[in-house]
Amino acid sequence: MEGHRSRSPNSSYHNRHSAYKRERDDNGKNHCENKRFRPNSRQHQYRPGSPPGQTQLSSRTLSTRRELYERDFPLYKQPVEIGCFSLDSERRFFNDSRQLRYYVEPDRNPNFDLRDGYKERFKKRDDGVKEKLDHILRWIVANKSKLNSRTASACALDADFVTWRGHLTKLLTTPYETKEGWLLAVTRFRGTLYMSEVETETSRRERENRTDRHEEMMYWGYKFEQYTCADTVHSVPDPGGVVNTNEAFCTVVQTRLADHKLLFSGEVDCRDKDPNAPAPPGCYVELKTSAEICTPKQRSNFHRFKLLKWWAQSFLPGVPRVVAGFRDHEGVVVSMETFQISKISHLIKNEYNCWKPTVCMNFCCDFLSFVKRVVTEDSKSVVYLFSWEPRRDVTYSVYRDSQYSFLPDWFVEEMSSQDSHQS
Ligand code: 0WD
Ligand code: CA
Repeated sequence: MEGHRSRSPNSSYHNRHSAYKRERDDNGKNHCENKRFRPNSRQHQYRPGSPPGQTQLSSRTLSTRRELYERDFPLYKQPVEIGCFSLDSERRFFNDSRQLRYYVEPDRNPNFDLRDGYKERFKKRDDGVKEKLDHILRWIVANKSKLNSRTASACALDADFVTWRGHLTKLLTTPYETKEGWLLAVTRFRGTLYMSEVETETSRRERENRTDRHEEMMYWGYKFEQYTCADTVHSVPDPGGVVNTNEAFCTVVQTRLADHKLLFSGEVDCRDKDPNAPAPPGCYVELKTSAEICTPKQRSNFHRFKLLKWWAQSFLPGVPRVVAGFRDHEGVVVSMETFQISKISHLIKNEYNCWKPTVCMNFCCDFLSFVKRVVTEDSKSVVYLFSWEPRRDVTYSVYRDSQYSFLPDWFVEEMSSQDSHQS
């Protein structure tokens, strides 16, 4: 994995460089309590490089400007898989790898028809159902006896942050994102910060108003998985079966970004079927489809936008390669290409003013530090809602017993019960 041996980042403080001090009017509504912190003129400001202890009190916003994050690559420990889980065709949770599939390499020019089965053999997950962190929390409860506690006395998790990989991907790409903002709800519970996405109004509107063409194109990615994945080591893909997007295999990994201990889960498409392949996550393969590249402009856009997202998503859990199927406008896969995650940063070096992995990782690191500073009240029902829109700073507001609370009672009770004590 690249960047491992680089120095840990200095925790320089960027607040005084923030271009925007104005808080955006996010669309929080119907909340019981909303303590919104407004940045004010008496805000303390610190120079980059002042001792960390002195940079704690001031900022109520965080800048996302790229140039503030161009420093050495932060320490990012090799992610370790500490478990996995599966969701079946009805979205039921299993504490095992039953949904893990095996990658079967297709021809170089496979001619897969990604439209096949869209009308007749497609069961789509209801994406109006918000599952929040529930599956991860279920995994934690099922494995709590295996999870080390931070101290002998408390039944705390050995993690500063628990979240989905996808949420971290959004943080990594934030300094380069120009279209979609995000909302992240954070609750501190027994010392651990749980971070769960809240759908923005814009994204809800887009979801509810997708065109038929867009709906169908969303199917193409799953259909590609069906053409390239087998259910067992010795079987072959079955393109005649049903595509059911309820089914998922998720890895649970532990790692550290500078001084942030992370525990997160991400969906994994398949693994290398060679029994001598590296241990997970080293054997995992991410599958993607993308429009075929015909012009230099298209190639440049692919490098600037798509490879950023692909890199961020797979770098986080330590998935080493992405297998891409390039398709035409009719949804026919015309060529295949494998991208090694560790080589993507070299591929993009010729693009003028392109994205940089170090900016992504340093922003994420500073955001997590910001969250640690801000989210001080340890309570299952208090949510600090972090909000970001392109060309703005990150801001936050606090909600008590609101619609944003996301830790389920069953989780809180399990984690509070006597038998969760570990030594
Ligand atoms: O309800 C929600 N808003 C969320 C659901 C937010 C975050 C995650 N999830 C669920 C997903 O349904 C999935 O089971 O968590 C699991 C994946 O989490 P992740 O790995 O952290 O998510 P991400 O990295 O964004 O996506 C990984 C894959 C996607 O692959 P591509 O190649 O398209 O990036 O998970 C799938 C998808 O295959 N996926 C989804 N599948 C169905 N519905 C969804 C979704 N809303 N989001 C991601
Ligand atoms: Ca995929």
